[in-house]
This record gives sequence, C-alpha cells and structure tokens, in this order.
Amino acid sequence: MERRAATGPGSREAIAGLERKGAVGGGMDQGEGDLSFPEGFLFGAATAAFQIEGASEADGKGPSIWDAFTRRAGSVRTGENGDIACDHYHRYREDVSLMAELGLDAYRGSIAWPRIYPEGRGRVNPAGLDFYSRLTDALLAAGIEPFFTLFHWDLPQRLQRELGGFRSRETAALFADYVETVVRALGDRVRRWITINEPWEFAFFGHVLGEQAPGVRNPLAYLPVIHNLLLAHGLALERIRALRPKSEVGVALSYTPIFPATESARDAWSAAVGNAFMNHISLKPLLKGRYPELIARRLRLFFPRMERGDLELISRPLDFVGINYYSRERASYRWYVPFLRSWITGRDSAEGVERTAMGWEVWPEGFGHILSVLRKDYGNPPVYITENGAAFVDSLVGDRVHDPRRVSFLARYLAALRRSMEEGSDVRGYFLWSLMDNFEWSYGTEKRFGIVYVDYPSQRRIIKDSGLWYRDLIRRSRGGRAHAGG
Ligand code: IFM
Repeated sequence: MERRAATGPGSREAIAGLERKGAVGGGMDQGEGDLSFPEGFLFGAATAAFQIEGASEADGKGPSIWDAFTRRAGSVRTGENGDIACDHYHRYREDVSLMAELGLDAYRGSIAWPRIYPEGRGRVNPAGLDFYSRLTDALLAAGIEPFFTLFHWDLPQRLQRELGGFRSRETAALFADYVETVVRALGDRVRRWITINEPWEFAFFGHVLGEQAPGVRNPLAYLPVIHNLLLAHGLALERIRALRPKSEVGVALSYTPIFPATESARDAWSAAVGNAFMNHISLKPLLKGRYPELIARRLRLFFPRMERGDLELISRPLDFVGINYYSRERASYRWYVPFLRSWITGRDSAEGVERTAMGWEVWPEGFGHILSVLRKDYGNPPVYITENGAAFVDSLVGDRVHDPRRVSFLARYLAALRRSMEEGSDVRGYFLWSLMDNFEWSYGTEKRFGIVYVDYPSQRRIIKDSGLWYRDLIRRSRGGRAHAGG
C-alpha cells in the first residue's frame, strides 16, 4: 500500500491543485521554482537494452545472465522474462520518432554485450553491431545525440558460467575488447560513452542478495565484483581514448544519500559506514584513486588481490560523472550486522512520507545534497544526471494517461537540480528514467517508470501527461532554439 503526505507539494491537495491549474501535461507553472536551464543543457531520457529490446535470440544474440536468471522460477515477481519487453529491437524507429516528438536533445540507451559477442568473446556478431548502427543513424537523423552505456548488467551468460562473471579480472579485460569493437563500429558517430551502470547495485543485488542476475548469494563476492567492474571501466576508458581521442567518457553511479535514523552518535557512525559502502565505494576510487577508509579498514579481509597500477587505471580522469538519483535511506547501528554493524533501509522512515510505487521516499533535496558533496569532496566534476524519475501506478483512460504525481515529482526534482547549479555545480544534462515503461528487473513490467506508457499486449505507446509536460519544459527551455545535442 502506498503512502502519501497529507500536506505539502506531493499531497493529494497539491496534485489536485496542479490538475485544476492545467499545469499537468500542459503549462509550466508548478510553483516549485526556476525550471529554466542554461543554453546547451541537454535534456534526455534513458533506457537499458535488456529492459526494452526483447528479441532475446534474434539475429544471433547470445544469452545474457538476465536471460538465464529470469528463467529461474521465482526470480521475477510477475514470472515474466525479457523475451519481448517493449520489443524495441523491432520498433526502434517508432521509439526514435517518439523521442523526436518529445523534443529530446539526447538519448541514453545501452548496448547488449551478448548481441555483439554471443559467447562474450571470440566471434563477433555483425548483425548485433548493425542494429546499434541503425539505431545511431536513426537518432542522428532525428537530431538526437546518442549516449550509449556499454554495460547495463546484461553480461554474456557464457562468461558467468566459465569465468564467474565479474568475480574474475579476465571479464574486465574481455569487456575492454568488446568496447573496442563497439567503438570501432560506432565511434565515428557516437561521441559520448558511459562505461558501466551502477556498479554497487550490480555487485550487491546480483552477488550478495541474489535478487538480481546472476543471482549469486555470497557476501565475499561484493568487493571483487566492484573492483573488477571499476577495472573494466578503466580499461575501457583507455581503449576509447586511444581509438577516439575526442570522445567523452563517463560512468553512471547511483547515489543514495544515507542519513542517521536517530540523533544518536552510533547511528551517525552507521550512516557514515552506509555512505562509504554504497556511494563512496565507487566514487572515491574513480575520482581519488583509493577506496573509502571505513570500508578499506572494516572489510580489509575481503578485498581481491589488486595488481600494481589498478587504482591508477581506475582513477584516470573522466570527462563527466553520471549520477543516478532517486531517493535517500537511513542507517541504524546494529551490532549483529557482520563487519559493518550498520542496517540501511529506505522503508522505515516516518509515517506520512511521500513515496513512489517502489516504496522510495520522494526527496528532491537530495540533488542539492549530492551535488554539494561532489563540489566539496570531489572537486566539482562535470556531471550528467544519467537517471532520475519515478514509478507510479498508471492507467490508460481512453487515449490518455494522467500521471500528476510523476509531473509533480519531476518538477520538484528538476527545480532542486536547478538550484544546485545556481550554487555552482557543473551539471550539463539530465536523463529522465525512463523514456518508456519497461522491464523493471525482478519486478517485471509491473512497475512503470516511463513518461511514455507501454500497453504491453498491443505494444502501443502513449505519451503520458508527464511526457507532454517534459516536452513543454524542453521547448520552453530551448526558447525556439534548435536541439542542443545532435
Ligand atoms: O530500472 C533501473 C535502472 O536499470 C537502473 N537504475 C534504477 C532504475 C529504476 O530501478
């Protein structure tokens, strides 16, 4: 059961007010602050290959760990798999037209490694490369800049079986080979690349909790997987720079600020551990060349063997940091949690907190918090918001999807982002998660994050009110100018 604040910007009253004012799906006055972004700021939307493409065996694609995982009984709440998803593989032209209708400057999609190397290494599948080449051309023809993520969790299953996936350093080296093949094929048209999406989620949900692919439950895998993913990033960045020196390369990291559950000193300490464990675990090695001290000390027994030069490679200068931001969580001291003594949850906070359909607290101020940490502790790097958005329960009524809660969410988060730019953060663009409803991992298609509704039985796409609102925001921000990207 979802809970919603009784008063305040996300309350029923406020949302009803927005609907009365006609702000939802039309006008711009959300009363949340300045929503005018500087010239050149990129407005985009994001997706990931496994979540939208379907066509899981088409044209020589090999199986990924997600194909294998979703076939295990009980792995996805709805019992679905990704065989069809949004059928984007066959409908990409229609989807690019939708992006153009929304006026996007840029699109963040991902490339499926097993479409390019069905076995993860060795034989290249030209049909896979051809798909992304056609997609790139369609985007460019529509004036939309492609930002491709090279690893958004769909590792070739064969590498999982033979090498243990990212538990092995060899997988990092193979990732760099795959990236080289992709950049050779697309680098004449694609300038900006995101190496890895959310190393923390991949390592923790996939290898500690086993709630996501590859479904491993082994806390000992956490640090090796994180380290090898960061290594994969560093090796890939080197290859991209060598092949295409003018490219811009970044990484997409989730950032979930952790706050103490109470005012006790112990909870404050637990929150510091929580932030180190979830957020600084990738930021710090990437931007400062070392792991957070709290983790390095407490989990020293569990670090993999590192080779000389690893951290240097991992911390090569990035062109931008991608931040995926949704919500905050809280930490309490628990003596019985091994090594960390910290219990982190997003679900225990006070009654009356506004939440999305994922149960995540709506906290727009998080942008201000994260960006101030990046300014103060990490030298204010150039940032793209590579994901932000919300799942709500949406329904198709006639030909419309009224989603005032998503409009209100976006208006408040974007206004908070705008404020942190005023405070000096170098934010260059924003990718809304997600362009369209899609396969939300172990939740299947039950959770809808899109600004475009997907009617799965017919695969019809319908732009939601939030999509119309975003289109208007982009138009107004552009003030009659052409796309910033493209
Ligand atoms: O759908 C995911 C995405 O793949 C990674 N970041 C969070 C999104 C919402 O859960």
